[in-house]
Amino acid sequence: MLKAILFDVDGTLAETERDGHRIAFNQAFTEAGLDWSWSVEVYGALLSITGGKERIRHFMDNYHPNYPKPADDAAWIAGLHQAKTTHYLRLLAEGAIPLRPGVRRLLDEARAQGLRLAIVTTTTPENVTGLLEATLGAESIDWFEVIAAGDIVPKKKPAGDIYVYTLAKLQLPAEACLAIEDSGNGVLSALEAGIPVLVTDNAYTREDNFNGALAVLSDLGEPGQAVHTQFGQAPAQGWVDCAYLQALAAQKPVG
Ligand code: XBP
Ligand code: MG
Repeated sequence: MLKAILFDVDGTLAETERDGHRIAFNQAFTEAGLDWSWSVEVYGALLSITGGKERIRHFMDNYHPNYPKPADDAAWIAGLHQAKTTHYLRLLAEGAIPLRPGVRRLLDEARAQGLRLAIVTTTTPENVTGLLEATLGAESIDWFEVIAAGDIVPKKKPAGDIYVYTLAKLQLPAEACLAIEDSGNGVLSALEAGIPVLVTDNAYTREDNFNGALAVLSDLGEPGQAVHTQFGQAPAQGWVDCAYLQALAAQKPVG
């Protein structure tokens, strides 16, 4: 019996990466006097590294190995990342990032049916609340019993730590939950915690390995805007609702 829906944020609640995080990283680089600029393509490759600070470090090490690293490189990266967060929050507040199809509808339905809700993400807590405020209003922050985000666990996705943390907070077994993710790293993370996963993919994640996911859909859909089913059970009426999630969660994992 499904008791809780666990939502990933970036790429799942909203297409935050290309026109949000990427732009904010580039603005922080320019502000810091760096001539780094992440194109849409380069950023796609960098997305295999989860977490903004980890992504910056990976870029320095692999794309600019001769860049003279400051003595305290962790603090320097953290400062650069904080500047990026400021730019990202401004983009959110300006309304640059809408929710993906079906997200608001499914949240409303889940709340009406008494399903519990949580957020499970790699991004920072302020980025989560910034997105919720900008798209659903400040009151929506309280819809989520747990907001598990960023550095709250030492190992980010694809490690399962953030999902294990969320299960402990919710005091629910993995089988009572369903995760909604957009990326291969997100699927690995949820599965490591034993949680069944539904994928709604996007242009950046379409080629990811989603082995073990119960179904892979184009998005959550809306009445009159049917989803495309890449893998698994298709939603009977064309869009994802709580009855579909209950049916999915009752299936045995595959792959
Ligand atoms: C996706 C990520 C995030 C963002 C950047 O997280 O990897 O790191 O790209 O966010 P998820 P920060 O899909 O789990 O939400 O710069 O705040 O780390
Ligand atoms: Mg994601």
